[in-house]
Amino acid sequence: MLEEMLRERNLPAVFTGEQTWETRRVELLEMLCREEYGFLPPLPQSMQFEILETNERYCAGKATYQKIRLQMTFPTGEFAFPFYAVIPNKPGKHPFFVHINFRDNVPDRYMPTEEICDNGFAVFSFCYRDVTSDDGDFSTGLAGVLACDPAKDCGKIALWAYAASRVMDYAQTLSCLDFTRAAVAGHSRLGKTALLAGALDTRFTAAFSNESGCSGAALSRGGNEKRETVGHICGQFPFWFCRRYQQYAGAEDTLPFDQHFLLACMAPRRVYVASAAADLWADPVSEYLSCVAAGKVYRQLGLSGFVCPDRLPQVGDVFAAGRIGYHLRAGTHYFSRADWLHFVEFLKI
Ligand code: GTR
Repeated sequence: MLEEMLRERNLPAVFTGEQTWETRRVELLEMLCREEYGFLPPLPQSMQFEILETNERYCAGKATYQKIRLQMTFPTGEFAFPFYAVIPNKPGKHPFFVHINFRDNVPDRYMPTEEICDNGFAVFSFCYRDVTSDDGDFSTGLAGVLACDPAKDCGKIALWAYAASRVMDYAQTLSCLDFTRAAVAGHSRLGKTALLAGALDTRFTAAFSNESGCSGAALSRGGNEKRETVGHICGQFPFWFCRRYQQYAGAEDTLPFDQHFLLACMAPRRVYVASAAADLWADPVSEYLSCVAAGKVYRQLGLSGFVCPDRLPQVGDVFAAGRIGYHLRAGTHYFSRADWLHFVEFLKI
């Protein structure tokens, strides 16, 4: 059944096996950056981290909370943004998430820090707007300092992904973390961002996309009638992408890739896609089929990819046996505790 559904989507081939996967992966990333997100800026010349606040007795003394200022120096100037760290006080190496968040609250309705810590995980988070605004203004924030020109450089998603990697740079200065379980996570537009950050930065051993939908986990070819299309997203949020992506608005069939390429770029690392049944705009079926399609690459590499039955998902399904995980929960567009707890379970494996 799933094979037939995939055939109907008429997807371009990710990996024919003619080259090594390492070579093909570089080509795929090149294509995704060139045609969709734009290329990430070069590394800063230097970085500084300044601890602004510390609370060692956070969550009844179970964790340490810190607010940190990350400053980057570029040839064109300096840019700084704040981020937050919540690290369990228990001794040992903690697996962790870098969460690209909508807000700078800790905890936040999209980030249950206490539950995350109770599971033994650390979490680093930043508010995406502290990096660059969520609009067509490229003259302020990181975009301004880098003199980013959306006509030839990257869109905003790439800048947020870049910031997630800079937070990872900070994480690498700590000795209390387990870098074999180092994840990046986000919801919706920031789920798209988490997938791009994970695809490009192999220090992330897993990427978690929550209801990222169009231009995130969901296939762009076909889908339910209420879904967001490349046409919609290019009309409403052109600044998330590079200029070249516009040519595919209403012309999805001419894309040289589809979004399963982005998931596949995580291989052999792990990736997890979460959908919500009532979130038709993000198109759960197209997110699921994208996992099925990306799973084939893992299988070609001799790895367990997406392990699922030969049917569409039902509410409550969790498929977490392979390197690609998926769940479909009830309800609408939201980053819930249930989503986080499934993520935590997947990363524990
Ligand atoms: C919507 C957008 C989606 C998704 C969402 C969000 O308006 O069309 O692609 O990113 O916003 O980020 O909440």
